[in-house]
Amino acid sequence: MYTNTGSFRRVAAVHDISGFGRCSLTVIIPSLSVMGVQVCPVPTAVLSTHTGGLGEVAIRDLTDYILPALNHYKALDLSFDAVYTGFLGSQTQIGHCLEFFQAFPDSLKVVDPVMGDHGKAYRTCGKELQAGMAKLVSAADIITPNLTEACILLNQSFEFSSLTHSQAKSMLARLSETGPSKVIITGVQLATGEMANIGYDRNAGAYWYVPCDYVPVSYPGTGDIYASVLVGGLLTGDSLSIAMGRATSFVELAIKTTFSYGTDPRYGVMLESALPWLTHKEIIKNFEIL
Ligand code: PXL
Repeated sequence: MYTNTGSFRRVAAVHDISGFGRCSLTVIIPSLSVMGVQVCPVPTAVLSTHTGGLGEVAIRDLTDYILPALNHYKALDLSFDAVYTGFLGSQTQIGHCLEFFQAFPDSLKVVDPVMGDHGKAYRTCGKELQAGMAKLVSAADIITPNLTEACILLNQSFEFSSLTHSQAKSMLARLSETGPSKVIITGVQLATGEMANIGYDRNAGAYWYVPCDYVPVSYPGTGDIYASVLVGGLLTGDSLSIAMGRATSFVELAIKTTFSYGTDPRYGVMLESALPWLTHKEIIKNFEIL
């Protein structure tokens, strides 16, 4: 069969889909699509909303869907440029993600280890799940924890204080030692007073940071958007630092736009009005050497 896909890229996205609240697949699909990357969603669960304070969530678990979907894709002899995982609900789901990674060894393995924020693990993410996530991280090429998740993965207590450049580099290097050659930590307060997303590329031996403006509200789903734009950038020719700049610029634009309208933070960022920016090739935010 003739399948000329040119230089177009394809990602298997193993995430839940939350109907309302703009997170997980509802933001991952449009963000990657508008960057010209095809998304093949592998939904792990369907939820009426995210779990961040919108009351009783209607949920249907799809754990038993993941392997049959994988087997179908193998039978079709499909390939994926990346396999990208995020919020996961059980050890079993983590095991299925590992099987996805094993089935597509040439894919970029991206793990966004969604486990918590603001110094606390989500109540859906107990110790066992945290240990499972650490195992998935060790099989990844690139990970994108926030500072809380980075502390959980390193078994260290969450520091509210800022990080010096050498502390920041040490965290990145220690996470990389567990497996992934590229590590990003989002939402880090540096000792210089700047908020930043920081990154390390072990193969290049390079540490980077991209400063971002502080906005006094936090929105669910911004980690998913950040990781999606990062993956989209990496798959379409960006270096790690350029992809970090692109992802930081876009999330900042979405957050500032939303903040200016004063909408309920639980409803997420106004992705629809920010999305067209992703069609531009230039980036605004620049990266610095950490
Ligand atoms: O954005 C991460 C995420 C994904 N999926 C669900 C969530 C969250 C964060 O709260 O609740 C269901």
